[in-house]
Amino acid sequence: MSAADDIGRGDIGCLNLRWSLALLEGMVSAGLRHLVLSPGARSTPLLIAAQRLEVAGCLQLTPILDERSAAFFALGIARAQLRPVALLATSGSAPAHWYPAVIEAAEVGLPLLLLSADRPPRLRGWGANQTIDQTRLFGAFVREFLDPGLPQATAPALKAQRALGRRVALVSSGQRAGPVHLNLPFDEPLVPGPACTAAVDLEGAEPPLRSVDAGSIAVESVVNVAECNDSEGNETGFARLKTGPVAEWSREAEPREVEPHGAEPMVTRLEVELRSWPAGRGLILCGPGSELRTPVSSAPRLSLAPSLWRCAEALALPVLVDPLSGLRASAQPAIAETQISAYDSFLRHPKVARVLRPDWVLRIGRAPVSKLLGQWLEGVPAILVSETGVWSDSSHDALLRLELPAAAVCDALRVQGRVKPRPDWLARWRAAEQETWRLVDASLAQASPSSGLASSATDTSADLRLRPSPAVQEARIDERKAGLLRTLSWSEAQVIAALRAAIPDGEALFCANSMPIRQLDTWWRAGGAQVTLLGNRGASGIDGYLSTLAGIHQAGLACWGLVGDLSLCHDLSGLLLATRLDRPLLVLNNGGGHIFDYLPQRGLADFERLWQTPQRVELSALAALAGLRHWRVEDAEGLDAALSEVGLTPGMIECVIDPEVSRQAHLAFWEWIRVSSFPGPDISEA
Ligand SMILES: Cc1ncc(C[n+]2csc(CCOP(=O)(O)OP(=O)(O)O)c2C)c(N)n1
Repeated sequence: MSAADDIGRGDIGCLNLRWSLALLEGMVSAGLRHLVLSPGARSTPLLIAAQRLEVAGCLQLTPILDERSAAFFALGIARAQLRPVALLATSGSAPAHWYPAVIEAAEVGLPLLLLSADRPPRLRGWGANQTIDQTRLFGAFVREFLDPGLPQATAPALKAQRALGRRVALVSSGQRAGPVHLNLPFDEPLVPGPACTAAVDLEGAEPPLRSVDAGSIAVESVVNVAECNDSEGNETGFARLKTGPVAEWSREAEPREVEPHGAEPMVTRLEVELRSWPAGRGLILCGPGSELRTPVSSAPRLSLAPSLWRCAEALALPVLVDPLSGLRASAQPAIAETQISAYDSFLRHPKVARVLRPDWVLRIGRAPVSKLLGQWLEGVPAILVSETGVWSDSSHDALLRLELPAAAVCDALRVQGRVKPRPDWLARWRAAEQETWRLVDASLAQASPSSGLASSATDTSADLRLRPSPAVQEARIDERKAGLLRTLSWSEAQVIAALRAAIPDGEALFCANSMPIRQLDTWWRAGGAQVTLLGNRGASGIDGYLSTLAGIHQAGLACWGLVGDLSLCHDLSGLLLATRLDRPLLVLNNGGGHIFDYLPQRGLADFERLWQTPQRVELSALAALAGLRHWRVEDAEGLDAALSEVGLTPGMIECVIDPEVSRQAHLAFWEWIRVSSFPGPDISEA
């Protein structure tokens, strides 16, 4: 029976289902594999269709009550897998709760398909129940908004609906990846009648549409829906998916190495463009999102790393790697020569900051977490590279903008010969990098409780091997050092060092905004651990933390957590998803929002009540609510013990941090950097 027959029989419910199946089949044929739904009546046709596709092995469904949490959960899956994830909600205020996650997805370019069910257009504006104007609800935060109207029974209309599904999945994961909103009105009845024969029709699907653009994450995520079934026509994949990680089921889970840019014409074109490259000493800055791939991302997006490191090595260029650049991990010695991660510390040294100032900067990815770095680079001519068209130039210093894959630019720069290698320039950066990490290591070792020096700062100058410049008073250094040792005995530095040691290679850490991401920037040294560092840095919100973490886990990536106490409390409905976590969550509990302690607001009237807003919540009670074991630790030894007890299982480790001690530790560390002599090659003489 056809859709026209549905009308003939008056079975609008059946037509609704056919319409919904066509849409979702189109999406599945273009790479959709996961739909996150929140309960409601108006979305029933789409939900029944999704349910049928789940039975056919093509789609996995996750119900999440709170739409805000559902959207961050979907964002987490999309972030880890780099493939479209759909959200489904009923009419009224429900889809509005997606908003913060939609903003984040729009800012960082992650593929969310927003399916809001709606009442028929004739009811809009007439006071009908649960009926609001949902058109263009997300304004400029979606790549496309489409409203195909009420289901229609004609074959061309159903074909168009299937095409619409493919289109939005491809647009959401294309070169300008991001959220796409479909508003989908349905008339009642919403449930099909008993005679309805509408069924999943994968065989009847059009041949897979391939959509190719310069940097699309969808280029090869387009699959034939026939892949949903194995050769015997049995269900595959998603039945197993419920218990196993992505790598077990996804044919595309293995990140494929794509040879960097055999695209000769592009390199040739770039050679011409690059003739206007500025002269002098340069550096490469890799901000958040420079390398988007994760161990479970399915799309074979071109990898930046091989081209980047080859270029940096050949041209002796320092590469500053933001914690969220995807480029802090690497154990290869050749990479270590050019990889710089301690800039937020050593650029606080006035002379180092002066000597290392470049003549140009090649900016890849988004603005760095380090505010200091951003300010230091102000006025330096910049070459912006973004294949997705993002402008990352808040200081307005762009000289040249290349809307091209960064890997292609690196390849072209390397072969073009305009940038002359200056080993002395790179050596200066390496010296600053190494000296900073030497100071960090020495201070952490000296401050560890087992050294017996945490409470006594006397007689340690030999061990610390401080080399004061002649201009600096010895007494002043000792005073700073004493303060540092006292304060560094337990603060975020120890937590991050312990985490770095505990997380196995191949796993991930999702870090919350506010101070945790800044602490990570300061204390997580590049190289070594092969850990994927992730964060929601698009809008730098403290919202949706637990929900996103649960989504990353759902995507099959073993992911640890690091979060402040307010961020945790902000996503209380995310606690309902915490049973899905499979790795420890570390909470930096400093009793409120202590980022403000570093800002001019500190000390304003009623500062604690109105800015810091401590919640006075027992985290052990939250852990119990979430079904997580709980440890409360107050020193490095306690943390080590908790980490070894929790191992690779879920649990909440509450790290109690005294905010004032932490602030003093950081101020003392920065001051210590400021007064150290940094005696590396050329720095002392320059
Ligand atoms: C959704 C959202 N609301 C408010 C803010 C403003 N904000 C930034 S940091 C912060 C405090 C976060 O506190 P916590 O997570 O405990 O981390 P801490 O600053 O103590 O390290 C707030 C409220 C924000 N970034 N995002």
